[in-house]
Amino acid sequence: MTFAFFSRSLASFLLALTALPVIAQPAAGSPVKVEAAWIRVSVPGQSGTGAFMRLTAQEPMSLVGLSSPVAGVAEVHEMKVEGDVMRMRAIPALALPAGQTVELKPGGYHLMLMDLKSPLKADTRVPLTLVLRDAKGTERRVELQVPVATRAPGKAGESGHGAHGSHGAHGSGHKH
Ligand SMILES: [Cu+2]
Repeated sequence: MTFAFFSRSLASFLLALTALPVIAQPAAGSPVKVEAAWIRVSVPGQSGTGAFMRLTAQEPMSLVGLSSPVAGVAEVHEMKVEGDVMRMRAIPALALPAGQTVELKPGGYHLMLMDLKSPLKADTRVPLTLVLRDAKGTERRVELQVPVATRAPGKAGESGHGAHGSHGAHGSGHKH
């Protein structure tokens, strides 16, 4: 009797275990879709680096901040031409219209990690928290593990080595 009872509860326990990964899916609650995220490697002595990704919000949102344990300061930046010089500066918020993909990329909007605690090495991952604000003013956080790389991830395949030839402009209307 005891054994029968035991094995039945064990069976339901195992059932619960197999069901768990489905319940624990974090994607469902995320207010924004994050694609092709990467952080540029930094060398010893370099104090800051950029993080890049594509963001698509489900509803109107603003990206109002970010944080990472590897950086003392983290900001949302934009690039602006002032005279002949391309400068970057912090902006308080970046609008993410519903259903519209906003690209953070080198030479455009990007996330800036500054006051780095140590060099960021290729093929590691860095925790990054995005702070978003929805139309009602409620703050939503998205936790990411962003791969560190020397360049943007290729469209085909995961391999970071291989196609070293095609580096630089990545399609959409980049003017020099
Ligand atoms: Cu910057």
